[in-house]
Amino acid sequence: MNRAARWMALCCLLALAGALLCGCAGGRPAPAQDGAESLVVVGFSQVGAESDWRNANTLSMQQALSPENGYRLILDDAQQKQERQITAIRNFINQGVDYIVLAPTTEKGWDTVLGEAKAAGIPVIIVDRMIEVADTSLFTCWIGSDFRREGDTAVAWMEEHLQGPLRIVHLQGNIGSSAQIGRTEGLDAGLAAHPEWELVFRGSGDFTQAKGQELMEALLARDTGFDLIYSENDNMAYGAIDALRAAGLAPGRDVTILSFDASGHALRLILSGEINFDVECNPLHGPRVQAVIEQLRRGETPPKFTYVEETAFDAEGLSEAVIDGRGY
Ligand code: GYE
Repeated sequence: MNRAARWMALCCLLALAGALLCGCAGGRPAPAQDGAESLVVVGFSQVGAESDWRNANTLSMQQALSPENGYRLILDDAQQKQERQITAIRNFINQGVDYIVLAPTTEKGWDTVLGEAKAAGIPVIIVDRMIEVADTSLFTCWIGSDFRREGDTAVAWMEEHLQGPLRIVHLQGNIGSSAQIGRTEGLDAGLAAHPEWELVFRGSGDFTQAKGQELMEALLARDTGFDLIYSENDNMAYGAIDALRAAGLAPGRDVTILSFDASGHALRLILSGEINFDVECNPLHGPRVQAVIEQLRRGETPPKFTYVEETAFDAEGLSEAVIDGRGY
């Protein structure tokens, strides 16, 4: 080996030793090729995939909390089971996520697990439905809808458009969820104020099309007379509409149909005359959650409670163009 070659060999050895030393020193790993290390990690415990509303909500979160926007979203679908949400939150805590977003199934039962998140120093943002906890410092803030007002909006439409006796079928959502509680309270207030309104059936269809259809089929088989269906979401209304059609009834004409969510398909059913009135519930919380996280990262304090703006639709003024412009 000549001098230059010996010198080269020594340099290579030194470089190799250096690389080995760094590798074993337990230092900060080199940033991953895709920059994953610098992403803000958000664990999102989602209720499930029970409705069009829910799917639009999940998509909105995925689009906003995307790697392009600087986030890694860990999505957990709880299949409408609170126990699964509690497990998901514990997993997020173990993984050391930066933020937890919870869309809660029901209002009660969160104190213990949110206490654990607080002890771990992880901010919790609640979206969509509300929670009821003894200590409100267990969550950072909440973003969602005023479900009681939604119920009142439906009742106001009934008062304005339907006179005289009314036999009402009430399809409820998940019992104990804010969406069910508020929309039911609205109808109950209407029933109390209108002795000429009669509740002929009330039951929970868990916000799903299949259960909405099942409930209506059972009711139709019993030959109970009714004039109106108050369905606490669109998917249960779709199921009810299928059951009515199969029984030879014209939904929207023989039976008045009121629903909640105002998803694209439901609005098209207003255009075809099968749904009479639909109260909007806005699922596009992704950008709102993103804005809250950005505020928190800047050290700011977001408002504790944010109610989103919502409207309602009947056939008047509704068109394909309006529906196409809505994004869900
Ligand atoms: O109305 C329903 C969904 O909590 C607002 O949950 C949400 C409700 C929505 O399954 O379709």
